[in-house]
Amino acid sequence: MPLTLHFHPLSSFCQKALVALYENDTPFEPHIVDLADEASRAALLKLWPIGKFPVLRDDARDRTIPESSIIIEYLAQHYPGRTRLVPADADLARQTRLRDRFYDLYVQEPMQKIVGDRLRPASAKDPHGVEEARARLRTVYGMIEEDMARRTWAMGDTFTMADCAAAPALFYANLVMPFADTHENTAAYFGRLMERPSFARAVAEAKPYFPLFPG
Ligand SMILES: N[C@@H](CCC(=O)N[C@@H](CS)C(=O)NCC(=O)O)C(=O)O
Repeated sequence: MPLTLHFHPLSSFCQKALVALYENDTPFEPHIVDLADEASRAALLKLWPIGKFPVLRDDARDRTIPESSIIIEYLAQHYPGRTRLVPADADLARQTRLRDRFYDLYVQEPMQKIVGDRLRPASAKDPHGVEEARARLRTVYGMIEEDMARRTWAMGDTFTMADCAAAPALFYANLVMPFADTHENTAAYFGRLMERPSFARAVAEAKPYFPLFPG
């Protein structure tokens, strides 16, 4: 099996890569990284000195691929399957990348800011930064609500990389700033994502680690 994914099941960006792999039943070796373990962290840093996961290793092509979006692009190019994660049409591909960026930068990032602040010591909290993150989430919830009024998936009728990004982003954003009662279209889209077998599997595999999530 040439592919190894270095990841943690609780990590939202890792779930994004897992959804892409599960969508196409792409065979891979799962390698769980424990950042609290010095040897495990050192091994990740050796692969990708930035120290963030997921990281995909492809022994067949002798490639190390960091960054969830780049991993998905790589899978779409070299390990394509029934779900075309990046559309063949150049305009649609660009729009898919925009939505992927949107969910990473404007949903995942503020969500991570809020969660990260919960992990900080009391003396190092950043209430101003957290309020900015909440304001950003309020804005993007409004944008998603409008966008999803007439769509099944982020790009319309077909599931793409943008949905791989949206699923974990909305899952964790909903925990830190729930939208179910206020944003009907967003909640309906999130419901579809939760029922998508690829994401349902990623969530089920993360479940044993949920007690580690700072509530
Ligand atoms: N831009 C990166 C972000 C990856 C990321 O933030 N991963 C988090 C987990 S969700 C991580 O590695 N956190 C550990 C750390 O920053 O030390 C991607 O898309 O893969």
